Amino acid sequence: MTQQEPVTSSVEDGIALIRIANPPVNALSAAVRGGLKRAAEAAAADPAVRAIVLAAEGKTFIAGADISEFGKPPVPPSLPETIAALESLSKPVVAAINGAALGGGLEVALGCHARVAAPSAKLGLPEVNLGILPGAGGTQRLPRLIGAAPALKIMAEGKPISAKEAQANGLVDEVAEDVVAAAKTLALKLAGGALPAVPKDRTNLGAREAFEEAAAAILKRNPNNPSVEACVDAVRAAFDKPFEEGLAVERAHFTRLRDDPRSAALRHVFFAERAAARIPGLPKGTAARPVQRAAVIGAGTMGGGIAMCFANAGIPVTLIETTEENLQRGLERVEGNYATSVKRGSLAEDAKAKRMGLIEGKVGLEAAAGADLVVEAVFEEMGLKKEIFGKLQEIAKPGAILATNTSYLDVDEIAASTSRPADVLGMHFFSPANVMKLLEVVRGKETAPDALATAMEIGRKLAKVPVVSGVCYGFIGNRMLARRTAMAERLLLEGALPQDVDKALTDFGFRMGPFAMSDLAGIDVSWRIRKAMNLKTAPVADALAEAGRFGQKTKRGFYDYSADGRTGAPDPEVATLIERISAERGISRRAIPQEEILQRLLFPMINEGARILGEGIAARAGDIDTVWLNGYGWPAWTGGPMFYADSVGLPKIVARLREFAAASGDTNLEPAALLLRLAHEGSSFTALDEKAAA
Ligand code: T1G
Repeated sequence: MTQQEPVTSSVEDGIALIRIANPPVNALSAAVRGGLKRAAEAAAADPAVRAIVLAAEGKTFIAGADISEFGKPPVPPSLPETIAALESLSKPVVAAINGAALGGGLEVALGCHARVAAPSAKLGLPEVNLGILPGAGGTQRLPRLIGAAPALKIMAEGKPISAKEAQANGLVDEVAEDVVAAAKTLALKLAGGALPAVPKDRTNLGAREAFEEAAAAILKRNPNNPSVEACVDAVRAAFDKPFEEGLAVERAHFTRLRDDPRSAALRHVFFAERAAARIPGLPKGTAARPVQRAAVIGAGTMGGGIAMCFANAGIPVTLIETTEENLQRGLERVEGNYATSVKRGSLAEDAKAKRMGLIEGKVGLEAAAGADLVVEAVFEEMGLKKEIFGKLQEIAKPGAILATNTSYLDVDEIAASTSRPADVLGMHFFSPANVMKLLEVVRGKETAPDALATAMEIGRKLAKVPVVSGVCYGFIGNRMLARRTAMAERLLLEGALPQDVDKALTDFGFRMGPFAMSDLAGIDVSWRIRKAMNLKTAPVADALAEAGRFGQKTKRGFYDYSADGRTGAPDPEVATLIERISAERGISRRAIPQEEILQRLLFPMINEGARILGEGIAARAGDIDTVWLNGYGWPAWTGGPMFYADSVGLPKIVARLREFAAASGDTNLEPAALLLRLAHEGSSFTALDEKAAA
């Protein structure tokens, strides 16, 4: 197969039409940059050319720099050079923005003399999501085109704006269905006149006070974010320095941030999330089954949240309960959640009505008959689940997917309770289901390939990040979490207090530590489960629950919430209770350094992750990272547990785990076989994934 030229050019009626075709998203690879620069030079030299239109093939205009080229030796021409070549032409260049113009893609458009965008186009500078800042003039040109404060908002938030918004703020000159035709007309109109390039002076920056005010608010909302800080500094340079010097400020920040390990981690996150969509062993071209209607069994907090996910995506859903009373309570909770969104201004009243209109409440399993996908979300009780799936085999349409939202239970055992195990899989949502992005799709041993493909596709339609997991107790996320939970309790008995354990994790970047989280979720929930299973694994949590300290809802748990009901203060009573339990068990308490706390919380999880990978429960280390980043608040700039493990160094983790195992006698803490092998070979989880992908 011969590689098609990614940039082609043709001249007609005095216009050079330069087209970029670099699927899938027209990223600005070295070949594209080279092609663009040559096409610009050719158009400049051709006397038949009066004006130039820059257009792109496919759904996207340009998705920005080619992220896979980061960290490799740079190949000329650089993007700033390429853009300078376009901007300095004495003939007008008009960008025909057919789809997303992101990052370097928008910066290319800013180097043109005018911009026409399709109504569906999105324009943005998402670089902060990759731990960098716009590096090809975006921080200098955008403020000079639309004003410093609005430009800062776009780059600091990293969220694209619509064509309509872009027209309103002056980023695009025109919105048109046929962007190429409109761009041609505009280009010819501009030919011969003075070219309307982005002004290089301060004319359009707006008031400095307005910028400083916006900057202060943005910095406050994004504490300790080096990318956002760099955006502010670079845009400020537009006020203080001439254009070229502003570019130099931007460049310096860009190279520094690009080479920072945090940016490498965020690039890993970008590719890992996308790789998770590829399912090993799924026959090529496996088509998803059509899903026109869904049903959710169980209108509790979880079931209601899942029903909201379908309604939010425009998919009609039947919410099923056993009694009218339970159903009404469930529907009221859903309505209440939407009402809160309306009150906060994030949902319009008519949108709320539309979504509620998509949710139909019914009593009795028979109501699942019309659904193409049934999600069971009842209590975590195997007997009950089997009974429901046994009935569903008769009720559900032939070919309907039968999904269980179980967090722990054996999906194969559930599947075996039906005559159609090929239709059965797990769809494990995370609480609150309408908010959390993670969806673990659990593949049973009998699950049909097209059933799996359907769950993954629906997951994406619900705006989730779906990750495939094999069957095991707790799947990927909760199985690893259990290691952390057990260790957190042990740390309390050995000398730490809840605030010490939580601080180790919040300093690392988690929003919340395990004890603050328990207080929020309710200590009684897991206490009841432990009691039912006769488990004695969490003596401190059990003692708190027995004392009626259930967490925030009783104003007391691991912390004291008596101040305002939500802010937890360390409680001396809890310290006394923990010390008493340590003493009863003959454990002499000691001060545990924060670094040790962190390692003892994270390394056993990584070890469990290695087991999960070794057993084939997860297909890639990157899938495990994706689970933790989207379902458990793992800080993105460390890349997720397995990427973080590579950055710590696997031999160090092996050595520490051996020490933890020896000190505690807990064989679970012995390093996993895969971890040992990779450490021994001097390899890494990243290298393992790369080898598997090749
Ligand atoms: N570079 C390389 N590959 C990219 C890419 C990029 N910029 N964008 C997407 N891909 C790959 C992606 O990995 C996937 O590959 C396939 O394209 C489809 O993507 C100097 C430095 C454009 C909205 O951050 O937001 O410019 O998995 O599944 O849902 O200042 O892709 O199929 O092998 O996401 O239709 C800034 C990133 C770069 C935009 C399309 N730009 N891309 O979404 O498809 S930094 C971005 C997106 C920069 C300059 C700086 C989305 C999309 P595979 P997809 P999609």
